[in-house]
Amino acid sequence: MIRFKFVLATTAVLLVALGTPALADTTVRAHLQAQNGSGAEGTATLTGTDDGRLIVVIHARGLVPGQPHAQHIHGSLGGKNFMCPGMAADTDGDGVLTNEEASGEYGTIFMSLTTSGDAGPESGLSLDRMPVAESSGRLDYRRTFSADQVPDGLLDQLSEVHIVQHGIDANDNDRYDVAGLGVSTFATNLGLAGVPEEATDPAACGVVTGAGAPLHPQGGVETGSGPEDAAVNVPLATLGVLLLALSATVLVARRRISSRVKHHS
Ligand SMILES: [Cu+2]
Repeated sequence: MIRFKFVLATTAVLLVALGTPALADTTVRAHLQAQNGSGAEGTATLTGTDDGRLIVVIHARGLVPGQPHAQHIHGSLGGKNFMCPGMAADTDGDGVLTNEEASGEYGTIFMSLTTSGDAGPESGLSLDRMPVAESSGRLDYRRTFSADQVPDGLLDQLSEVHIVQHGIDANDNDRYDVAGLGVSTFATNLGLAGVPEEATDPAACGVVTGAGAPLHPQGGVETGSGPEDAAVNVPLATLGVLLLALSATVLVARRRISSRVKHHS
């Protein structure tokens, strides 16, 4: 009877394990590559947590030292695939890719990766809340956005977005100035006067690659083996061990019962 209770308890543990959905964070990464010959490069890591937060980590170098760099998550929730534009998008052929020329391929701004406060598209050019590159041109950024700061649907489409950092130094004097490329028409159109074009032109862009399993699977199986695959496999491995333990327990219980029956006969 004691053994039977033990089997029952093991079964209960197993059922609890089965009934608990395997919640897993989703992490995607992007390799940031230079645009406009800025020489900038870096990595961006986006982690959507199971409770709806978004953790963004960016490590970049080669940016304009001591200057703020507007940075955004770009893309579309409509399923259209946007990407990092090449110089072919430089439609006026002046050798500089502007936001206006790039936006056809960038898509809209989902989030502004600010250092504090609002993170919506309307903060896109809030340079006073954008991270500043060190004197070496390095920029290290980390922020956890609360669930209410993350636009609806973004975490489901993390594998389809890209990251853009803005701010170049066309006349190589280590600062943004209108002597470089004049006043930003992009900023002017948003109602901001006197912002140098250098401050708004794209410096680096990276498309998310190696995306793991989506937070809420939408059909289709991701192939490849990344750390995300390993994370997903852990509950399955645990389940296997539990099943093995359960069958072993049942076997042992049966043998003891049958041996007792033999002794008594
Ligand atoms: Cu942008």
